[in-house]
Amino acid sequence: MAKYQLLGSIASPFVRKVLVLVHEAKLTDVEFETVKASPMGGDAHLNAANPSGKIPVLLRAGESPIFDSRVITRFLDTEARAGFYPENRLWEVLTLEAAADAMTEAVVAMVYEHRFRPETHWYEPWYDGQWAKVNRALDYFEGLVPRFDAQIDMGQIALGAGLGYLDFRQAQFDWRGTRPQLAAFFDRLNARSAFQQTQPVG
Ligand SMILES: N[C@@H](CCC(=O)N[C@@H](CS)C(=O)NCC(=O)O)C(=O)O
Repeated sequence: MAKYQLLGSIASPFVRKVLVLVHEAKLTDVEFETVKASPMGGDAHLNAANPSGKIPVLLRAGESPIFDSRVITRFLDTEARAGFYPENRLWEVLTLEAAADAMTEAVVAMVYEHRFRPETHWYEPWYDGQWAKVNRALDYFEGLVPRFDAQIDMGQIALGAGLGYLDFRQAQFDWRGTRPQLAAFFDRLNARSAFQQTQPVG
């Protein structure tokens, strides 16, 4: 049995962040287990490990489960001394990861609005507000790309997972047109084996 069990779904961008890190850092002691997470009630064993019922969760033999994705990636990076949170630009990397996760959360919220609420309860101003968050974030990232380090870090991985999720769930949305630098960055990231091997499905 592997040292760690990662509970998740390959459709989740937050789980994908962890899986990309696992590939990039060549971690061999993380085993993947698919679980059902849902705001309407997910797997009991997931809810027992994480009271929020959200994925990902990392189970550790003999120790408490840890979540959410940022805690898990920081933990695995520290354990493996993998260097995806470089000390000399730690605050920039953490802020990029936070901004990427926030954009992803807005996309997930939109998906959930249409998946879990009856159409008669959809509230357009709220939905438009989520789109506004996504667009502001994309413009912010476009401005940041020239300052990205050539060495991939956890902020960049989180951004790649978020952009991948945007394409996966909102394929009709052309975010690339006015953001050429971000689009080129995403193409480079997507060509990496870790991203190729963790494409979202479902
Ligand atoms: N901040 C959390 C967000 C995780 C999250 O929202 N995961 C979604 C799947 S993409 C989930 O588990 N949703 C089920 C629910 O909201 O109950 C993290 O970074 O891990």
